[in-house]
Amino acid sequence: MKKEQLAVYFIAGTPNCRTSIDETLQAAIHGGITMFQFREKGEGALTGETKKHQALRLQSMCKQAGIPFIVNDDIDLAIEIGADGVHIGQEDEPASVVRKKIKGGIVGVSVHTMDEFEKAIIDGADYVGTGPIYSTATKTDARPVAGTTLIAKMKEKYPHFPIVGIGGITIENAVDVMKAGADGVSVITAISHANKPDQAASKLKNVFSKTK
Ligand code: TZP
Ligand code: MG
Repeated sequence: MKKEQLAVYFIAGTPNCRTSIDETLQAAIHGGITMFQFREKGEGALTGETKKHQALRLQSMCKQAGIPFIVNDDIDLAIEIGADGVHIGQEDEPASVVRKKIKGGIVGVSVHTMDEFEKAIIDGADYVGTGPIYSTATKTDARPVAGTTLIAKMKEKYPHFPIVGIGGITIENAVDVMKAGADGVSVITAISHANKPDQAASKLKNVFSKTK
């Protein structure tokens, strides 16, 4: 993968969207998102065949737009539908195992410490996500707020390794995450709850362009 693809990394599942997830993603694509992760979690989350069909619709939209379609956690689904990659956390299957299963696809790993970061690199991750940078109501089991310090330390040690910040990132604070060294921002609410998701995506893209 190219680092630039992390610039505006939109994450969503059906429970995160105010209108349909299809409409929300289409608007976000129109606004210029560079990557999408299907994260179907929480109350009312789809399962089984319904989840698969939803994934296929979103995957097709991403394909048309030429942006990577990543599946959160569900490695079997990702393989079954031929997603561009998966994103896993520390509680999921080890990245080294997932790396082998997903072959040449993208493997993203959530990390919260320098040790977890270095392990992800060794295990063959293509990028890491770190956070929550700011306080977030979206992930109920999120770790304590980390701020941007860890990103800066990670970039200092591994300047070329792709890193994206996550958690509570908005159009207003995205600039600080980019300035700390992140290659991009991962957001759920900033786009999925925006009155105009296309404008939110395009504003985040502008922050990226002005900072990088
Ligand atoms: N991992 C750490 S924080 C978070 C995830 C999935 C939630 C991010 O959502 P939001 O709405 O952009 O704060
Ligand atoms: Mg997970």
